[in-house]
Amino acid sequence: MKKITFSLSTCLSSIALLAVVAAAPAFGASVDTMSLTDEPGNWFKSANTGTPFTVIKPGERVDFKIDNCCTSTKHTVTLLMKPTGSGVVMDQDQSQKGTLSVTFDLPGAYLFHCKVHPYMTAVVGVTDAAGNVPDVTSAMLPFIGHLGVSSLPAATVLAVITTIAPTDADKLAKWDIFDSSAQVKPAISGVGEVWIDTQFEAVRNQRDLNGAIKPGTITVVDAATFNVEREINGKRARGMWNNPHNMWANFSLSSVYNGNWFGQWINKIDRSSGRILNSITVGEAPTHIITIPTVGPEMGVLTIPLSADNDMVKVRDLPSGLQIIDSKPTGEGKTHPHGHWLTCGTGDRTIVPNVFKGIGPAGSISIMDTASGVVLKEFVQNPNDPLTAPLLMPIAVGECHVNGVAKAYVANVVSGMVTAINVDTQTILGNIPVTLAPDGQTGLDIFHTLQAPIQTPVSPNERWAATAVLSLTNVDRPPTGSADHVAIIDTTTDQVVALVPTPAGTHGVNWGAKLGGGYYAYVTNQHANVLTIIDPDPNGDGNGADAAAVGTILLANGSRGAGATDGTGGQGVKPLPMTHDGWIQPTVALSGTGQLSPEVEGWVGKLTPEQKNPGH
Ligand SMILES: [Cu+2]
Repeated sequence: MKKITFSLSTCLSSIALLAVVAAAPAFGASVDTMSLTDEPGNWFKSANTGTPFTVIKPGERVDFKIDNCCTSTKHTVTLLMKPTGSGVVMDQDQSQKGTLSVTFDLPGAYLFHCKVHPYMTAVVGVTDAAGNVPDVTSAMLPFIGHLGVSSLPAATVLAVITTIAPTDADKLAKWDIFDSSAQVKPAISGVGEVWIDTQFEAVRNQRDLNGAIKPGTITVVDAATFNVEREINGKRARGMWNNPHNMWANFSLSSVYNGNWFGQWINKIDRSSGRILNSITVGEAPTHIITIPTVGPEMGVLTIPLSADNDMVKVRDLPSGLQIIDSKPTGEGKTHPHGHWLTCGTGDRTIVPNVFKGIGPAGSISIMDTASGVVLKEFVQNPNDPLTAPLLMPIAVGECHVNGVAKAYVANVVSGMVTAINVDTQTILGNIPVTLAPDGQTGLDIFHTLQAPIQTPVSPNERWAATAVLSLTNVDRPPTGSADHVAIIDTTTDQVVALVPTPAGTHGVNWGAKLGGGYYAYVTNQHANVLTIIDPDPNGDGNGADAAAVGTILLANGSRGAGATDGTGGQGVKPLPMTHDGWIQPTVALSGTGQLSPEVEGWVGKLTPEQKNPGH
């Protein structure tokens, strides 16, 4: 892990802008426009500075613009932090396009983000009479108190925020950009391939339907050798490619489906050649894709939440192309659903995190009937109920049966908790803290930790949930000695048994078969150019306390024009074969029928009996 200290920071290009002094306009006059963009590390781009950081005077106005110039989907502009005593408010109960204006009152630093894409961040500095932006205090941002100080210069805070990194120089300074010397291959091979959405990788002349350059590739790692075997870009997606985010495959593993989080599209990709076969519009900001494993008329149908809308879309993969067959709301009102999961084995229930439902971060978790789309139960955040109070921006779900009970784990961005749910009885079992403040304290919210739990899949053998914890800063902390980590939860006790340090921007996790038995957690890191491989139980004694990273695989492969972003942005990760109960058996059942390619037949042949039929 890169060691970052607070003294390091003043050379970053964005910091120099603290000295910028704007002309003196009338009260409330617009002095800058920040466009929300699809550009990694430059998600809010100031017209004055070209970065997500701008400096103005009290009484001046900044316009936030959401349109096709710079983004292909909808967003919110949400004020998260402001100087003590400021009366400024800015938030919306739904994602939108258009312009939102903020007139600033008191000197100090104001932090904004998007509730749909929580790592889109911006800072507006308002100067005092002497022309300086006052310090950020621990009253404004409790995180600072956990560093043992009561305030820090705004420039110092800005310098450690990894989500604000507009240039390659900023990314090299703040992110973990490794060379091949960092690579460690696990002693034991995996089986198959690992597909990674390297969402932030720049691709020369890769344009979306609006003609604007958009980032993102898919990097494919051969799990037998841990070599990068292919990189796929979206230049042949007919403009329907922008920040590729998460993937799933069909049962024969001939096709991979991909969603574009900053666009409105999904793609069907030929697995063996990497060719994009078909792309369609499904709606605003599609996130994850999961196929229905339930034997019946909808087996193999794709389910896709729209995070800048309210619906779960169903898409059938027909010989004539991808076709939308259904769309159902994922709860009451405006829901903004993100990373769902279907129940292991049967797939009859869909567990959906509804990220926010109004002003503020309060969200909900729905249990839907997969076939009908009916919401059977919606757990709505209630600050007075200890079980639902942590449902603040729930964003991703993992699910599997544990000792015969369908159990879901839901990561909540703002509370730092993973909510455990009994899907059968539709009850919340409890909430598990997974984040760390800079002094090592657990159980605190994002304002104390500047960390957010994201993907949290359950291992196919039911033993572990692995939660990716993304840090918004590069500030290391005990006991991991790292800014980011993966929390390993024992599913029988619902306790965290290990915290495994990981590179910057830990975001995605999914489980793949380990050769000879067991599973690896493949972990993506959006602010690094590597894939991390975690063994949850290296000595196989059933105790996960020894969970450890056993591999670090370089995803940068020298792509022309990618610069510092080569191999970065790792978010969705899909190991093939798909290992979970319900999804692996249909693939195994196709073995010997002529419907699997020789390569996939080879993978199936390497699976152990338990891996071919987990949980039985
Ligand atoms: Cu957004």
